[in-house]
Amino acid sequence: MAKCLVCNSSYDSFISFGRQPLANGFLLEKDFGKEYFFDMKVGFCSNCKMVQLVEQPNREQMFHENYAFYSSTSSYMVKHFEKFSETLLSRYVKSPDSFVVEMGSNDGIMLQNFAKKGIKHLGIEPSANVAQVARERGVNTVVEFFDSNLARKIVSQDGQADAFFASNVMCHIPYIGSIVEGVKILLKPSGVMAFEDPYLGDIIDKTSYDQIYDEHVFFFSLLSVSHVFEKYGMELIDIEPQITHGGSMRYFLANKGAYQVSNRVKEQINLEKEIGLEKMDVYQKFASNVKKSKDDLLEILRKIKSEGKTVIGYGATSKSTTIMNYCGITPDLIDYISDTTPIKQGKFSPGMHIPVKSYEHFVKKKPDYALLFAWNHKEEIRSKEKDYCNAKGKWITHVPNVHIYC
Ligand code: DWN
Ligand code: ZN
Repeated sequence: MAKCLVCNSSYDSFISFGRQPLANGFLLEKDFGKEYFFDMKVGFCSNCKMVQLVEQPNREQMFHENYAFYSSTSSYMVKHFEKFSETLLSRYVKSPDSFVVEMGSNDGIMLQNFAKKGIKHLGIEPSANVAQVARERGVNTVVEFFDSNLARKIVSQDGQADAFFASNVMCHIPYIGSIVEGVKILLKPSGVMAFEDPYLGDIIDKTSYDQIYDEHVFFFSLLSVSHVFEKYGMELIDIEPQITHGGSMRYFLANKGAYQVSNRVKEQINLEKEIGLEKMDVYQKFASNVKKSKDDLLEILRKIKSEGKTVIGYGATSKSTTIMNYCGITPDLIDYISDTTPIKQGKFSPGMHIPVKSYEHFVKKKPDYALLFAWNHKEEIRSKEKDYCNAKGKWITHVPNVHIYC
């Protein structure tokens, strides 16, 4: 039995993905023998309702000066964060003298919107290479991991903040309690925290098991998020479901009593109870759906290969690492993965060692089938890949079930 990272209760795992490498550990051939693997299992704590990884690699192994994911690789996400900044500016960051802080600010995709308006801001980003891109965009960034000590330091230098946000970051940090402690120190009494992450309800509903990889230690629901923040005198004041990353939830939190709580919070919690997110059964069913998804995907890939067709992967996502290593997708099933990120190109995928090639390679070769690893960007990719479809190229996806489409 494992111990819950939030409440220290004992809990059981409900699914195992076997030996997994670092999801963003794209590597050169000379480093094949030095790869790090861990046993990836997920469990559910019935006490605080948190779904979590049983084991996670150290943060420095995952986030460093060669971090492979740059947030601005999706033009849709650039627009998404522009809109998110407008939401915050219209609701909680109204004064021109406001101060906002973002944890895990990556290449500045969100904070650039505040920087452009001359609003005092600070990005906290542990991966130096992506932080450098943010600085080049005029975003003030420190290369650090956020914690309560850093919160105190920021307050002594810049004062307390009006808003603290984190997108696709909270679910990465196992010591979540001490993050909330830091947020309490950093925020003004009327300050608001806003964060968004892939939503557990969507992961279960779409069998999108590829959201599970080393970096994602938590899979949040309102039930579990409320529990974490309650302990620190904070409460959920509002939520907004998002379509990004295959279905995410945006959470707004504040000191208890500082704001009116939206009806949406209660309604969504009731819905979570209805679909059974507070009981083990739903996770056991998810585990059997995941196994079926794996079998179906392998069947399709083997059939296509037996017909002598070409198959490639589209988007060397973190998520693809879980799919390939869990399903055992070796280079005889997928020729290469196309990705627009220069730092990934010319390297090999973690664990299965499938070559990552440039997007231009995909355009030139036009494979018969492309397995859409970046399925969360499906609409953006569909509109930019009309030529591929016109040339009779087909897509394979595993979400919400394994199927082929054009
Ligand atoms: O939480 C996380 C999310 C926000 O981002 C991190 N832990 C890591 C990362 O996860 P991911 O790698 O699964 O994210 P994406 O956004 O699904 O990655 C898309 C990948 O596909 C990038 O490498 C860029 C590439 N891409 C492409 O080649 N062509 C993306 C698009 C939109 C394209 O058209
Ligand atoms: Zn717990």
